[in-house]
Amino acid sequence: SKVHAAPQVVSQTILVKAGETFDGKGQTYVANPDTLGDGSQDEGQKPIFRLENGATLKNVIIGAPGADGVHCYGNATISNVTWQDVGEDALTLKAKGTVNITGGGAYKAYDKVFQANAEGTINIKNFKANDIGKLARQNGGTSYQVNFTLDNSDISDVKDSIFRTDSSKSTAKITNTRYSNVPTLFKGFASGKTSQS
Ligand code: DGU
Ligand code: CA
Ligand code: CA
Ligand code: CA
Repeated sequence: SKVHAAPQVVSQTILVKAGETFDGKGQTYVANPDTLGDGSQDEGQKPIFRLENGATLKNVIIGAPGADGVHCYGNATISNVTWQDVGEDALTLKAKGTVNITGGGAYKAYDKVFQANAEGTINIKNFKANDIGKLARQNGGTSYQVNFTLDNSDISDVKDSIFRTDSSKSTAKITNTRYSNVPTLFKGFASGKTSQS
């Protein structure tokens, strides 16, 4: 079965078209470092997957190098996707939309896991993360509104924070989540814009 197949080396970004679903069936995908990026902290790397509005990515393992992970242009559903060794970052919201991430996990992120470079919502549920800088970060210096939620997840060994923004409009809500070695839950949010229960 594909579950035990050798990693698929991706040399050209895989496009998931608007409204379509890419089911990796448990297969591992890695970047070709010569064409997409080496998974270092260098900016300008290319994603392994590019999702158009309304696309779904599911049952995928992203191995090393992870390059710039997954780029979402609008709404996206990310189900059971595991980043074994996050590259420059794991997933970026590139155009206004809601990204629902359910299941899976992210490991070994030197800096950010999820990056919001556009207004919208990032919902993270039933997720695991270990050895990361930040779970999610709104692009530094931006003032649009991003709403982050985290539910029923396990987060450990974080260097910076779970959610970070520079925008006074942005919100973050954490529910039913377990932490270990997490110094700060929220950084940069205006008062009254965060909650935890
Ligand atoms: O301001 O835009 O780190 O999408 C600098 C850059 C930087 C982004 C971001 C990303 O914030 O490149 O990976
Ligand atoms: Ca970056
Ligand atoms: Ca890494
Ligand atoms: Ca990036």
